[in-house]
Amino acid sequence: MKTVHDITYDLLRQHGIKKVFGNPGSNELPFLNNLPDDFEYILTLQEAVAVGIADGYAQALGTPALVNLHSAAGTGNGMGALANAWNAHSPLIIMAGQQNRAMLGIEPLLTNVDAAFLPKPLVKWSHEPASPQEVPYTMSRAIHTALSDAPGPVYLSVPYDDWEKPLNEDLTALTKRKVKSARALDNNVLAELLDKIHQSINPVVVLGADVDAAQANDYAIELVEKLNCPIWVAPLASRCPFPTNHAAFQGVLPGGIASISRLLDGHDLIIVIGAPVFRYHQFEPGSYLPKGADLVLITCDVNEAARAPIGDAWVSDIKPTLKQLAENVVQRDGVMPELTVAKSVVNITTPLKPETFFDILNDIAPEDSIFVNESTSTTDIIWERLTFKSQGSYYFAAAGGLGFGMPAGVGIQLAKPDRQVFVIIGDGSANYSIQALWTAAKYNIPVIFIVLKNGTYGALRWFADVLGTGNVPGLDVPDIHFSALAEGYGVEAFQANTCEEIKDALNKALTLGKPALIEIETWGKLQDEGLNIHNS
Ligand code: TZD
Ligand code: CA
Repeated sequence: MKTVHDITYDLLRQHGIKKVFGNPGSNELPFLNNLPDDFEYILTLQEAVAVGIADGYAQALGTPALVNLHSAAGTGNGMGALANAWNAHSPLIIMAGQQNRAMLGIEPLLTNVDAAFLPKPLVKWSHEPASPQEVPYTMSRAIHTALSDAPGPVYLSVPYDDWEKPLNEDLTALTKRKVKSARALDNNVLAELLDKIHQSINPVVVLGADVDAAQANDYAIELVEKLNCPIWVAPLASRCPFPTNHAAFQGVLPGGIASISRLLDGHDLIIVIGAPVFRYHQFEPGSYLPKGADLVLITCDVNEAARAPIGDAWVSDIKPTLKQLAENVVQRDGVMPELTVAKSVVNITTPLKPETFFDILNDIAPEDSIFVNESTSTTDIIWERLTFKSQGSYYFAAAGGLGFGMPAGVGIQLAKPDRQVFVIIGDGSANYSIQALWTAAKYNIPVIFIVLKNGTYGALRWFADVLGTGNVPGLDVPDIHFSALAEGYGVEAFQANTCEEIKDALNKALTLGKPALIEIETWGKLQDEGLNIHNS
């Protein structure tokens, strides 16, 4: 007779879920016991790494990824990474092991007390099955919930004694179910939206991460070319929805209300697709929109639609809707605006300016490389100097929670073995989930990690200027030896500080066929302020 364990693995298999990312504890051992041969367990040394790798993997493939965490403590360690997954609409199934049902009421060690409550509000659905028989139904519902509507993480807590229980029901029909979400706009609603677009004299398009997540980039190009209008990437975008070498591409909008208004001034219609309106960061009071402008939003997320402070919103799936728009919008006359942004010219300095490094990287990186960015003070420079041409070329922490870059890079490389993944990470950010290096080494996942060392939390120094808080402790992180840490985790490391050393290290790393870390001292806010990177 089949057990809960057998049927749950059948179900996972039917949905193409064959990897389990995790860190085990006693409550999880019965689920992991006799892992079927066609499944692979990817061991991570810390739960933030497990969730981060699964997030990268799920985002890169657009399929659900299963994470197995240890009770409340393991869930807690993964919560920062869950914030990023939640904001990225990443379809994660997080399953935590629970204590034995027979003892739950008296709260033995490693009980996940009020388990379903713990991960809220960072999950779409959270549940602990009331009986072992309910486990496969719960897993089935979790998978469908994570994937459909606006995708996002879900959470399950399963008592460990459930797995060996026999199940004499035939659940073949359950394991085969499909739930499809492919909403386009109905004709009336589409006509209303097209009307607004056709009446506009000077429209502008703003695209967000969900266009890339929906793999709708080609329809976005078609729409923009038909509208003959400029396109901006939405502020703090966690993915790149549009080729940055296209003539219509203007750059990434900043995260301030007044700045966005200023940059979009002159447009009478702002068409936002696949992004919240907007993800602001620094508080810059002002008017949400430039004078005379209207805004329309197309989003897969009803919460994004409801909470936008301005504009009408259409809730539908991004790919079919972009296709509809691209097909039905009338070709506008006029010439495509010329790409106006000229790259700044930067002198060779010691240490090197990040601009110089990104130019080298852009030259050497293979054509379809994937870049994961967690170098917070250089994000604008990265968008200026690196070229993102194809779908799935750029990733950034969607909630701004550090500790995303290294594990996400590992997960993305695992999902996309034919494309080279580079993780570009600051010397502050590299410490939050550095154990990802061990998983990269042990499973031979050939990510190239590049640590930019400016000795400080550069972005916070910038923010301290914005807020006028010039006297804050704890902003510097001098003297961390990342090559030694990498070698300690089994990853080959290079220290490179000049242009020649960097080219050499990149070329060597690209031929290794295994993960590598390159540590580079770079110019940052400390040098601008005349301070030294060491012992500041
Ligand atoms: N902790 C977590 C989990 N997420 C955060 N975003 C922060 C702290 C705050 N924080 C930022 O938002 S940026 C930043 C911190 C500490 C500095 C990162 O420094 P870095 O990069 O060295 O990685 P730069 O280029 O020097 O800014
Ligand atoms: Ca730094």
